[in-house]
Amino acid sequence: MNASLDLREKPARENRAPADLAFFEDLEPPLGDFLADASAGLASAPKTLSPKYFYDQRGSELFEGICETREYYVTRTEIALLEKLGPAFAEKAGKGTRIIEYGSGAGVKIRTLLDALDEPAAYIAIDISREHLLGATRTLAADYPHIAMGAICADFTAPLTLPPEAAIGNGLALGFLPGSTIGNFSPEMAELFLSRIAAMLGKGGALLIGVDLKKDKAVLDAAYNDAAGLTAAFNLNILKRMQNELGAVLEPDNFMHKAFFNEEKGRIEMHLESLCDQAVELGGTRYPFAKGETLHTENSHKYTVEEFTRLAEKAGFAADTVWTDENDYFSLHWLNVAA
Ligand code: SAH
Ligand code: AVI
Repeated sequence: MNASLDLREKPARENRAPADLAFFEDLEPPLGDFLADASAGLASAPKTLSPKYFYDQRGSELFEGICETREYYVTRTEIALLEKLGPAFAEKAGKGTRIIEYGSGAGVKIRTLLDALDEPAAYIAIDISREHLLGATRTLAADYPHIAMGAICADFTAPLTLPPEAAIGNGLALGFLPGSTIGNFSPEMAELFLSRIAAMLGKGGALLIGVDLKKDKAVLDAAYNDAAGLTAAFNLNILKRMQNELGAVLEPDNFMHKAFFNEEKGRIEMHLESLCDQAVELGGTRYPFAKGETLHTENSHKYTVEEFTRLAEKAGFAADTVWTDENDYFSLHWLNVAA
């Protein structure tokens, strides 16, 4: 790959909604954004890259694998809570709810709501991983033919307006943000993101959000260092994307996955640690790495129920109900948009 970088046009794609979806809006970020962010991140000290770049098709599949590992308690704990609390959600939501999910992934957790709620009118999935999003939403459309399904491929860290086609039905506008995806934002950015969600849902809207709780460091460290090596592969996949999509010259085997709970900052940090003195070449520039230096790829903030409730209130929500599992590992918060 030459220095001027081959940002080839992606092959022409079908942007109209497949017939089984109510709508599909394609706001997939251009490859140039990835190049600009990766270049700026490699030039910064310490070196960083946003976790949103984990999620190409392979990254999305690796994440699904992580969710099945013994160590990653998050997914099974949250699904058990969602299943148990279905009747409570149905009572709060009423009939004809329109659900908007931020970071919809494989479209698994949403099934618990679609099954429990009283005749939901619509489900709108938002995700940056385009093919994964389309595949998951179309599967849901086949399984729930009576519910209007829409998909938006977009980066939700940027301001986002729902398209007019998303105004379906007169029921509750319910935001759904499971998985503790909110933990991948810094607390300041989480507050900004939640305030944008509150504005999007509007007066009378509500948000059901999953938040991972502070707990024993050993449990947290294990969850991000699974023995099967899926989290390591997920982390290293970001380097493979840089090679494949940006033509970066680098050797993934010269980096090692590193994840640990930073007690002071209340977050899991994921890094890619350089195993030797080396350089990564991107867009004609060489970025030196000293042995032991890291590329910081993700933070996953853990909260107490009180810390998160305060954050949500600052963002314009009124706390309604909080549920936790019997180990107090994970929490689900029902928040109303404050009047
Ligand atoms: N909600 C699912 C998936 C969580 S993984 C669950 O709870 O299991 C995080 C999801 O958010 C992935 O599907 C990823 O593709 C998506 N995502 C990550 N960063 C994003 C961004 N900036 N904009 C939109 N989607 C994003
Ligand atoms: C999507 N997100 C909430 C996951 C997390 O736990 O922070 C991503 C992940 N990273 C490593 N394992 C899982």
